Amino acid sequence: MIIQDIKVFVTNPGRNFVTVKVITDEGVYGLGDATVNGREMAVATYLEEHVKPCLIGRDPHKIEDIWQYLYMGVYWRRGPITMAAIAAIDMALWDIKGKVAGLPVYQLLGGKCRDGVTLYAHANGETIEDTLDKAAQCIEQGFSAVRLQSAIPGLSETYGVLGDKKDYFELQGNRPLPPEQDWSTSKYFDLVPELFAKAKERFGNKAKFLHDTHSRLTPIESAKLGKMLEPYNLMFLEDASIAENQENYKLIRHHTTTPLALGETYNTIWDCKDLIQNQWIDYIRSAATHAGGITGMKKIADFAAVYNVRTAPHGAPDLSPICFAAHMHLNISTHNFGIQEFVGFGNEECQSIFKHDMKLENGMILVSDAPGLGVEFDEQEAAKYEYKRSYLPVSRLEDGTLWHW
Ligand code: KDG
Ligand code: MG
Repeated sequence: MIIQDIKVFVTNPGRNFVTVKVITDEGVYGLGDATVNGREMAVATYLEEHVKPCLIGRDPHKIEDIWQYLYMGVYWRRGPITMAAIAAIDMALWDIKGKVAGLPVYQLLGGKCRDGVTLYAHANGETIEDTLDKAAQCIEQGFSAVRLQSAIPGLSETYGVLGDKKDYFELQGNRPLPPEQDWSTSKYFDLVPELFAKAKERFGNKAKFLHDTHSRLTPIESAKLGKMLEPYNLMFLEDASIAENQENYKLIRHHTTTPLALGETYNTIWDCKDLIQNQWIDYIRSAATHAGGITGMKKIADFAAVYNVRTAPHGAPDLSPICFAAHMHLNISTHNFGIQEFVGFGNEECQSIFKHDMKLENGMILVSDAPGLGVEFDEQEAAKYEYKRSYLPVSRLEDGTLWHW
């Protein structure tokens, strides 16, 4: 069997997705997700121009060798664009291997470690009451863990919470230039402890709660937030600070027992090696699309297991259902899996393009038993929704200083 062709599709059913199809000479094909939010065309070009010509004629079963060929074999290693391109090819090759074997990918990864994949849902509100009402709905639907985010009083916009009460991620669907949002740590600190105090008061131990700071704090501010939230027993506090300098988390860790999670923008094990081996974090949030596919994620998860760090893969809507399916196969077969972020299966248009039989039951996903990853991609549907340039917002402090993502 050889790789005969590779096709790259960019489609926008409400937001942009980059999908890769690896086609073999025996008619079997595999699918992968290469979406990098706001940089979609860069990865599509990388795949077309720098990956496809090098893979035609190769044996698609040599997954590890092809991964190393695209990673180790290339002078320019790592980075989000390279690693998303590798990821998409890698997912597609696992998909092909599963289809040829007649087995779902999780069987090739060692088989099930659990019955289903536990999820955390999102509750995003304009006010604390609004957020808690949304959390109540999630708990009623059967979710045992919910992420709480609420608009910050006194700021014109809060990332993830729109003034017109549209859903959180629509913010990222149609912004041809990066919008600008302001940030104030003191205003944020006035809100967040109250949000979790009221959640605890209203729900007690009915669910676990989580929170994402989107890296807006300095390490010492993160340490302070972690301490302020200790009474409310969060499952984890996510992306408290940027960790380009991984030692930032040494400082945070030494001040608080609130569990810490990060890694959704990480591309390889090297981005989180110190965080993991020093046990400065509790959950690693890397995603198959951004961290080198199933092969890249396995390397990170196995290393993390040695240090009691669990996986909690990123599950935002800028990861396509192909990535979500890849996560399900990893989550069900990875012993040190912790929890999966979940924001639904996408809008109707998205569901008409990406078809699968994953089932949501009581806050858990029941993984598909179809051979391969278990996702189909409707090329004709996808062609109806053209690429639209769209960006995430930029943050500035109230005096205009550019601030962290
Ligand atoms: O592309 C950025 C989004 O994926 C991100 O803002 C979502 O932080 C996020 C999360 O935890 O889902
Ligand atoms: Mg996040």
